[in-house]
Amino acid sequence: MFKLPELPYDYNALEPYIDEATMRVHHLGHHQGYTNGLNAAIEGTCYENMSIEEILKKIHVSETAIRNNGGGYYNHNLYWSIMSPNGGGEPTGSLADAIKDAFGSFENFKDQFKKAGLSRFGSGWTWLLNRHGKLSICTTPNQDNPLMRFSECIGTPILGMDVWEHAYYLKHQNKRGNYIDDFFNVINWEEVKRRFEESK
Ligand code: MN3
Repeated sequence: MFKLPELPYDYNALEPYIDEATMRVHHLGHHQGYTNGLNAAIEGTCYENMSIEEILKKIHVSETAIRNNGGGYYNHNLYWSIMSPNGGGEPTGSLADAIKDAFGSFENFKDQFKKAGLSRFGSGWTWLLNRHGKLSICTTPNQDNPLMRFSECIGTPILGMDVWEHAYYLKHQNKRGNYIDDFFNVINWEEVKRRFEESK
């Protein structure tokens, strides 16, 4: 059985960038829902004793309940972990070098990441991912994820930004760009770097 992970900070810790009401309904409502849906969908199947990463890598495109709820479970685990009340600023060390290699500069990366987030029509995610040591940006619809073999982009996600309206609507209403600007103030670059190192 998968469990809803506890947040590594208080619900109001990301204020003023991400508000407490959004964090509560996002974690206790949406993420709990994906967790319950995943557990129900894998019960009695070959996926029952696998890790969430294994499940996402193995599923077929037509396994909709596991695709949506398993993706939602994993994506939100990642999302909480790559934010922090002490976040923001710029990455350092190996990750800073890899971003410079791939995008020319951190500012270019930031521009491209924001544009990608704005360009995803409807609900989905924006990713920074590592594929064979090369970083790239992509977006996926719904709760799809670059670990899924049928995903629009394949690789190991090291940074994920939720661009579903439920991630920002209470505070930012329809202004997704303002949410993205605020998101950059809470990115936990140390955790993104750890995930980058682990993905090598
Ligand atoms: Mn969400």
